[in-house]
Amino acid sequence: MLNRVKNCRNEINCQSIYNSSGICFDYFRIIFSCGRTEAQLSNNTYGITFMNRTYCISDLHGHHKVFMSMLEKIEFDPSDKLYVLGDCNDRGAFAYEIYDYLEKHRENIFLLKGNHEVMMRDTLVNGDWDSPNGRLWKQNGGKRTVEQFMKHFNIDGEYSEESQKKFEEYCRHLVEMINALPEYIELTVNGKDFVLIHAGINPEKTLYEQTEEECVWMRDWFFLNKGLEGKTIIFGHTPTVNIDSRTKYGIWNDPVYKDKIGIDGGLANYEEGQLNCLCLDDLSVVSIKRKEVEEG
Ligand SMILES: [Mn+2]
Repeated sequence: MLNRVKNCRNEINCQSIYNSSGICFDYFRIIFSCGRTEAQLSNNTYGITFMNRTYCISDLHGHHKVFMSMLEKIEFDPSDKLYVLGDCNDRGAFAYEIYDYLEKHRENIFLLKGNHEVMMRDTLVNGDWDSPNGRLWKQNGGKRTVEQFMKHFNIDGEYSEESQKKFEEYCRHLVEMINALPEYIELTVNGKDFVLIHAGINPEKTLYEQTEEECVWMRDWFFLNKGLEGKTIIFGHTPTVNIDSRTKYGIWNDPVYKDKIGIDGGLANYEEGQLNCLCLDDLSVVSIKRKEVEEG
């Protein structure tokens, strides 16, 4: 028998459920401490059934609220894994909150490098907005992202040496964090081999010969060509509606080679855009439209 507990946000809720049905309290504590809001429970020995699912999302671009709504909607639990295929910053207003959340959940949420992370790193390294990298990031919304970060270190917007120091420390931390991110991840789920990557591959090279730039910036040349033998490539970066307008912001399955799946629902690019979450266990998709969650 399955009991579903929703929005188990506090210990009082957990305790009362424990008392009335005898379900192990300690497991609720795990869920609670990981910030999960939902769990599926059963009457097995441990009082809980973990689902062990593997999910992919991409191109959050500062839309923290949509991200949180997605975790709730898929009932993300501590046994699940989530791969975020890059580009958490720029455009939307809450990149700081997204990176903060990801760093607090490193045990089962994994970030890959996107071109926006790379632009940010290359600008923060030398702090020069007039360098080619700085100008590129500026064009792509970098200035606003830095302003968002500064808000967290300048209380009431007042400058102080201490807050400036904290901000600079944070920037150095971001650079280190981005340098440590993988450009792609290979994994097998349910006997199917996947490659997760932000933008795509140079189709003339093997996976292991790809440069960072190719992994985070590829477009048509990748998705119009054959990918990798025996593997399905999951990618973001190019909104699926730009690959084929008939996707209507949902996922794009390569109709020719059937070896790649685009998941960027244009969350940050289009009023009608959405966040798509692909479950690798059964290739099911859950989507949330930006306008369902955010106003304006
Ligand atoms: Mn991108």
